[in-house]
Parts: sequence; C-alpha cells; structure tokens
Amino acid sequence: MAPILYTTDLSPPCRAVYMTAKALNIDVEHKIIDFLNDAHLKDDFLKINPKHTIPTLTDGKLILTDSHAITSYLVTKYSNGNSLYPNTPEDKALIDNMLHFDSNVAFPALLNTCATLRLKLASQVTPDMIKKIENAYSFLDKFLEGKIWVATEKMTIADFHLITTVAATNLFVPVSSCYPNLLTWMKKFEDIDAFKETQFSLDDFRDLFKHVLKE
Ligand SMILES: N[C@@H](CCC(=O)N[C@@H](CS)C(=O)NCC(=O)O)C(=O)O
Repeated sequence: MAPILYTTDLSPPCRAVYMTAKALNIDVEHKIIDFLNDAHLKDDFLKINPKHTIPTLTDGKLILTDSHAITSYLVTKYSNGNSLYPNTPEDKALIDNMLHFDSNVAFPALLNTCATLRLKLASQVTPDMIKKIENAYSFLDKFLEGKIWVATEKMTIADFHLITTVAATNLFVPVSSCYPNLLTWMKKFEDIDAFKETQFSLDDFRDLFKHVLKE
C-alpha cells in the first residue's frame, strides 16, 4: 500500500514533500486536509498528529509529523542511496544541517509572517517580519557562497525544503541583489521539473495572501 500524505496544496512544507515524491517517482496517496476550515484541528486528524501540523505521513504503522522527517524517510525507504539524500555519513550530515536551518531559521521567519497576517495581528508586512526574513536570506546567501546547491555538490532534499520556503517568503520580501548567491540558486529551479510541476502550490499560497501582497 502506498504511504498516505495528509496535506494541503498551499503549504510550502507540503510542496517540499510533493517535490521529493515527484523527483523519485514515488506513489503517495494524498488526503487533502481542509486547512482553511480547520480540519487539522478535528479529532480524526489529532488522533494521527496531536500537534496538528501538515504535512503528516503514515506508512503502515509509521507516523511522521514533520516534512523534513518525511522527505528523508521517503528517499531512504523508496530510493535508498539516491543523491537527494545519500548514505554517505558526511553528505547526510551536511543535508541534515541545512534541513535544521530550514526548520529553525528560514521556515519560522515565513511562519511568523503568515501566522501574524492570517490572525490579522498585522494588516501588512512589518519591519519585524522583514528583519527575520532578511536574517534568513543573509545566512542562506553566505551558506551558498562558492556553491551551486545548499548542502552538497548535488541537489538534495535540503534544496527542496529551502526553495519552497524561500519562494513563498519571496512574495512578502522579494530577494534583492544584496543576496547574489541566493538569486543565482533560486534561478536554477526554473529548470527543475519537480519545482515547476508543483507551482500550483505557490499559486494557492499567493492567492491566500493576495490582499497584503503588492502587485
Ligand atoms: N516543521 C513543520 C512545520 C509544519 C507546519 O507548520 N505546517 C503548517 C502549514 S504550512 C501547519 O500545519 N500549521 C497548522 C498548525 O500549526 O496548527 C514541518 O516542516 O512539517
């Protein structure tokens, strides 16, 4: 039986999982959670993931409640040794390092902006949001110095997570020429099928925030 992904298209972490499944041609059953109507807070879903976040993946008895754990699991289980998340300890550690950067720095900067705007605690992007986002851009630009991909010499799941975060964040605070390495890296995804084929996710995300986004 294919793994089941509880998901919503407009979520950047869900898009990172979509990209991984597409790149590896893994069959994953999608169960769309009506996130905008709080379906993730209903008892049925809380029994699977008490922390009520999407994406969540089940595979038999296994339950994973974080996108980074999901993508590394999918590669290891269904395409073991693939360069998206290889078995070499050093490469794997470098990838994990950047997955944690996404979890701890880049995605929280995006989430801070989205949650504040969605809860109507602010009506537009604030200086505090910009500061956190620019901080993440600045670190990522430095990580990318002299490199093509964020973690290893090849494209990995760390690139997938960070591009989905940055592509969404870029709608609120466009990546400027202050971050040339970041701009060059972002451009590379224009040629990556798994990114292009999941553009619908960013379009849905943009629609949700169109009232605060400048043309
Ligand atoms: N670190 C988590 C973050 C997931 C996350 O925050 N997802 C958002 C949607 S983009 C969510 O489910 N929010 C609902 C909630 O926290 O109740 C991951 O990478 O899976």
